[in-house]
Amino acid sequence: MEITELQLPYSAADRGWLRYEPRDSLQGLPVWSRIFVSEWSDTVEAAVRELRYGIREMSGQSPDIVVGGESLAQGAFIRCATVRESLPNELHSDLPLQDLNEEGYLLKHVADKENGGCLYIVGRTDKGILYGAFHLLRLLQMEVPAERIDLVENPRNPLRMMNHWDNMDGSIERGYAGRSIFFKDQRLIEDDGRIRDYARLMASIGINGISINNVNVHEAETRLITAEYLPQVARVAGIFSAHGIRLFLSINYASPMQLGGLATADPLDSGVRQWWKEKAEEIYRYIPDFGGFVVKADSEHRPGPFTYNRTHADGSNMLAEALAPYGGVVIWRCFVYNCMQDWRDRATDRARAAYDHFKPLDGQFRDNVILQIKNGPMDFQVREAVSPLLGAMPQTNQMLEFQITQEYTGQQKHLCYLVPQWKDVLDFDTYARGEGSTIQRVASGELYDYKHCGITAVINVGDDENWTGHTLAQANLYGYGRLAWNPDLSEAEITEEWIKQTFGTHAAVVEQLTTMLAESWRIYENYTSPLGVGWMVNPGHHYGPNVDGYEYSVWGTYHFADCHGMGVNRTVKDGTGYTGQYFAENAERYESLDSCPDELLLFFHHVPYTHRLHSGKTVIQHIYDSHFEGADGVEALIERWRLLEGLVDPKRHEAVMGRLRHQAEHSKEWRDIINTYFYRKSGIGDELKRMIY
Ligand code: GCV
Repeated sequence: MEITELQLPYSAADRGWLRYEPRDSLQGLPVWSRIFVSEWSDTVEAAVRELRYGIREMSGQSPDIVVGGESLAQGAFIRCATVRESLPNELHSDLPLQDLNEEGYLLKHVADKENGGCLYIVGRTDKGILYGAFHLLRLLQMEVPAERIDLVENPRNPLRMMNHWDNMDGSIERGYAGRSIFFKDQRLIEDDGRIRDYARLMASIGINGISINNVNVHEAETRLITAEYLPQVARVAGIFSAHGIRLFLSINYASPMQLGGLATADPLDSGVRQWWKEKAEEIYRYIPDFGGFVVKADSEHRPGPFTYNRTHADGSNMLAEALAPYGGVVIWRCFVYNCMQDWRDRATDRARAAYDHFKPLDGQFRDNVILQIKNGPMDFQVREAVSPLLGAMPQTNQMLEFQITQEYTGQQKHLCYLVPQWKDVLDFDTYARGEGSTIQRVASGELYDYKHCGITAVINVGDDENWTGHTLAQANLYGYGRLAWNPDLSEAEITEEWIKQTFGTHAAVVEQLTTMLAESWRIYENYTSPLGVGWMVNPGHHYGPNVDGYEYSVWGTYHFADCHGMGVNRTVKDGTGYTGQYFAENAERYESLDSCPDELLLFFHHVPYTHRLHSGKTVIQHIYDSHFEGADGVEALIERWRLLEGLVDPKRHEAVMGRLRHQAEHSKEWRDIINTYFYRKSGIGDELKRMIY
């Protein structure tokens, strides 16, 4: 079969980590002259196309693609196969091919006297071949010698998703990298180039599900599930499908009324149920591998089953019933709370809401409903406790939600590498079934044997040339995907992979960038809101400091600072009782001032400014010190980046430097506003007598 000449990359966008710059280790060597495949599919084509392109870019030599032929080549070759094919004994000897799951693969170098080294990429399905091809290219970009390649991989999480918050007018809710890559002027964008490159990037990190529209489904997006738009959506789904990705849509719970003219959206109404069944049938006619619905219901003014005195189980089960015949799932978000709270009401605690709403419903959901739960009980703050709902529902599928887009963490103008934060969450022990009941085991389904589960994240890409606004924010995108594939990967491993692929293998680049990324989350935390209390941002857009911005608002996000102290008392003893939602070990740890970790102190307790932390500092002195350290930390980031001038191409170097300079200025604004606010509230001076206004 003839394969069309390579058209990669499909768009003029930054290549991200799929750069494939020439590699010394591959120059001048006889590389693989042929790539053999037997079974052909769109996904195999995506894999071999990428392989040929990547190898050609890195080595200067372009392998031929041979379909269906015998792999009796002269010279080294790569063979892509599924386990159904007959394979050399070496591949069976020490590794059980039957252990590969639907997306798993084996990657192995087999020495061959006649032909030189041959590389086998063996998947159970073509998806495994695709992931294996990207893995091989990653190793080559990192200059790992081919003869050392010998590995087997299965993804740990069945669902590894991205959620877009894109609107059809092209805007992106909480987007900081330009406009939508999918939508413009209430239509889907017709030029597919960008979407194809996006699908390649996503496949390269193992993403297998993407919802393309905002969970806040407005009028135009409600119609995405109609014949007017489904053909366009199906086009995108086809591109995704070739890359192992199923497309999902966020839906409007009130669709039967808005689209179908029904008088109700009551989930127990037979007309409503029938309407959704017919809708599902219609969607699958256009998109046979459609993933399912993502639903934000009864949350922040979105419609939902509460209107009809029905529960979240009633609401989600009705949709799940409609999707079940086609293998679709309903991903039901648990971000449900009272967003019209009275700030004078000290008893209501937003952090409690998800658990209070959903825990009592455990066991009432269909097996194709998944509850999607944000990592923290509030809303993607730089630091907050882990949601106690995760792991608390043994009989209900759960999935973890992260936020890659930096809504509260510097909006991609500030450098804030979130992989360390996500590692903390994934490794958090819920004690749900005794020690070792970590969040990663909840999400992966190992703890409770869920039918559907995994990890999702609100993505940080837009149509900016570099995808993510801040070039270094690409590391968050990459890191999330790698953790979703394997939550046991260390921060160091992920960081090294990303840097070497994106900026090359020069030792100084790797060293400086590793440190910059590793320190950036702590630096950001230091100059923003202290000790886990969160918020303190400008209302609405959430950028920049405003200590009382949300203090007297309806959103349930308070710090309760007065002249004596600050923090939210969430104890069982005399607070909101939130600590009681955790399993005993964590409940006790957070309840007591003696054992509550410093970084979450103000999340769980209201204390005087003179309260002494485990670090030995008082709360007020910690606020001053951390804010000075944070702003100084940004200067140090600039110094490190400066060392890379000449080692990183000027375009990217200047762009990043520009963002770091802005961050430096802005961090001083944060520092001075926070320090001044608490100095004026507390009347307690800085022991080191630094400038506070
Ligand atoms: C899509 C936060 C954000 C909203 C977002 C919401 C959610 O409140 O500020 O923009 O809405 O979370 O996760 O649904």
